[in-house]
Amino acid sequence: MSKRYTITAALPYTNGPIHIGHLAGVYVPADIYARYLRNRGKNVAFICGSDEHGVAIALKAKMENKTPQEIIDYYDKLIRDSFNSFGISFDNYSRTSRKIHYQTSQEIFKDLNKKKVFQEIVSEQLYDSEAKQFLADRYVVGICPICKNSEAYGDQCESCGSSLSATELINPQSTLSGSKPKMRNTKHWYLPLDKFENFINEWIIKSHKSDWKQNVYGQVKSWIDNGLKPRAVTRDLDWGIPVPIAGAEGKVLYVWFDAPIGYISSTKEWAYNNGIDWEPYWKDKETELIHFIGKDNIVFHCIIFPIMLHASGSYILPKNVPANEFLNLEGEKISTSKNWAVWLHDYLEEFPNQQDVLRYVLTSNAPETKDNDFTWEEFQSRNNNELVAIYGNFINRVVVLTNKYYEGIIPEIKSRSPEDEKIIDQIGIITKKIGSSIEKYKFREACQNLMQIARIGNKYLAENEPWKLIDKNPKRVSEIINTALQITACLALVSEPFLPFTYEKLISILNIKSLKLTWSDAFMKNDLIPSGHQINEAKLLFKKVEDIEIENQRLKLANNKKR
Ligand code: B3M
Ligand code: ZN
Repeated sequence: MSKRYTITAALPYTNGPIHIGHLAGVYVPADIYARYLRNRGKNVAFICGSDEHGVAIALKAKMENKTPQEIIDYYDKLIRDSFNSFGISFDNYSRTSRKIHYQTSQEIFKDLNKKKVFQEIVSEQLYDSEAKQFLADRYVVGICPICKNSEAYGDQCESCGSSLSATELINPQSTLSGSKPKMRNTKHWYLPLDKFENFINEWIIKSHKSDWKQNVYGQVKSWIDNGLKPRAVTRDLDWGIPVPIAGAEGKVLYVWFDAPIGYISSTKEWAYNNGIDWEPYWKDKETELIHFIGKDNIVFHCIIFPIMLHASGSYILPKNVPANEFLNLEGEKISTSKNWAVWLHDYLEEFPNQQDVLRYVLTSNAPETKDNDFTWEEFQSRNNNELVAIYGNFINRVVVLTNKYYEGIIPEIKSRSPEDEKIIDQIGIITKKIGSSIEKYKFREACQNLMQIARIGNKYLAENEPWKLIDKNPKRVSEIINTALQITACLALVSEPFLPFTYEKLISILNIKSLKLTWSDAFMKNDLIPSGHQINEAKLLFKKVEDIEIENQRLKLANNKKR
């Protein structure tokens, strides 16, 4: 394993709240990964922040008759609060509107310019003479030249994932005035991606076929197969970071130029605040850089940003980019504009203190290899049949019996029976598997094995029936309860990355904070809780979700859609 890890999660645009698709695709897997590595004693910087530039934000401001600043301040707070409440354990969550980010982005632009990486090209671009501005990115829609989707944007078609230039759109139309754009000359700075094809070929196509996810590798390959083109990294807009060179007055950096640099500036901010050096996190070969993103961001993280880093010279490249596919909702694509989504701040109001349930359901059904569907029915059944009936039930039985038979004190045993030894070994093996699944970004698999520990524990109790033996064979009962308690402690430890709130509760029920157990202890080489240790009373971990609650959620979705 590496010396240090820089883990990034896509910077959300501050033009709307966060929904379950974001959580499932990016933030929960990234958080599990970061928490796991910390559990293994690794040096981790888990980095994110708000993405506050770009046309998406300027447009939203226009639509709501507000300033972009008002929009980003509002959503930055909402998003920040959602991440906090769901236990997403960023080491730093910054904003691309901060000074440190302006400086860092402008420095990188100037450096690349000095190195003569850019091409300056004057060309005809789409211009809206009513709105008196050039049209790029989301200011223009039209037909995608590749897949013929009629709602493609000036920089990307969300339907086929192609990255586009505004001038490639068929029948372009201004989203500002609805008018048909005219052509007008303007100068821009282009990153000549085509000149770096070889670099991407050597670095990804030839060497990451087996260790990168197929969906990610496949997308990059098809980009390369189709041939890369120079791409403008400046814009004629009034919202963004000014291009810091003479002759570029009034122009700003393209949002996808500055946004990924946000990872670097957020790392700097964190390092300054903690009195450490940021550079090893981005420049030392012994650092693993991992980007967690959704599939629509693959090209930016696997081609464009790496080319910027490579051309700068001193930066490391990502070790992996485990992008996920999309999560649908009740069979339909999640859509902010159609209000077809489950918003995190709404969920919290309706299912207070049940963050772990959503984390669990989204991980069990994560869109890791293909698009997946979230349904309220599945939410209910995973909660009721797995978290309540298996996990919660197991812990509850062990804790209640320990309190009932031994006043909460772990019973002493002389030795463990071979049958009990076997169970303990089995649990140790599963713990190892959970770790290696996480290291391979297979969070669904890891989550299944987490539940498997509870399942084995439950089965162990059901088969051994200590409640029937307590009068006849108290010695056997103490063996059973002691063994079950070891499993309970192990389950607590490996739950931390997945169910951080439940973990805290378990640590307090089992009263094991002072034991300072780590993930390696969960391999079960030794007893986790010593006999004589006092535990606390049982507490409710999960509660049943009733049919009516699910019905209400479905109705709510249907009503939102009608509006
Ligand atoms: N804000 C796009 C998105 O939210 C963008 C990600 C930036 S990561 C550097 O899908
Ligand atoms: Zn398309």
